[in-house]
Amino acid sequence: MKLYEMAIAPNPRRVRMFMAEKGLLDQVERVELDLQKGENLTPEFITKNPMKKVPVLELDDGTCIPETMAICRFVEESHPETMNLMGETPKEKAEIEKWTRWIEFYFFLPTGMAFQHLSGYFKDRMEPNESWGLNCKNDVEKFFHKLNKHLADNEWIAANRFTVADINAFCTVEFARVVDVRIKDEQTHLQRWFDAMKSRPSADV
Ligand SMILES: N[C@@H](CCC(=O)N[C@@H](CS)C(=O)NCC(=O)O)C(=O)O
Repeated sequence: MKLYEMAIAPNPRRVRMFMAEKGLLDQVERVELDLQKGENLTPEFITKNPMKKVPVLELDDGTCIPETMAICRFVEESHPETMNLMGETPKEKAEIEKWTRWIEFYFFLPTGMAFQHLSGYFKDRMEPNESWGLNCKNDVEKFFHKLNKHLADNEWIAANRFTVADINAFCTVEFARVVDVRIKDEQTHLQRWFDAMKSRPSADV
């Protein structure tokens, strides 16, 4: 299997962390693309993912799976012998998916938008809008606050145990540094959870 990625990009990081937690990361050959140079915009890559984004997991039979959560789902279902990260029961699955969607829509996406609109990283392919970027950055700050409140009463984000929701939130908190949003001194619950996440070996892959 091949994983098309850019090592410093946050979505591929979510996949690497997920696979590392399952002990499967050494089963993939990693193919590095330079997104800023547009290596994801070539006709060859577009056949793998018409949305022109990484990560893409290419299976040995040539099947290409784009989308972080689709890849995680494929890996989870293909390896039921590994640690479950997406839920065992209908209730657990629903709770983890709820958090995953909240994190993607209200946390990851605004972080990505703030980054793109404030840094001009992709200004060759989009028109950055600073005021939209600042709006998104404000949403990111609000989500830090929400997470801190949630983690005051919960050790982990969902299902009372470590799951993919923690991976998604952790990668987003780390990504938010690029728009200068960091855990504040008073966000002690978020900091406690972040330290626990940071100490996992998968945080370094
Ligand atoms: N919804 C997609 C988003 C993927 C995505 O936005 N990837 C970024 C890197 S983190 C990318 O490839 N950007 C290249 C571009 O926008 O040109 C997923 O979850 O995998």
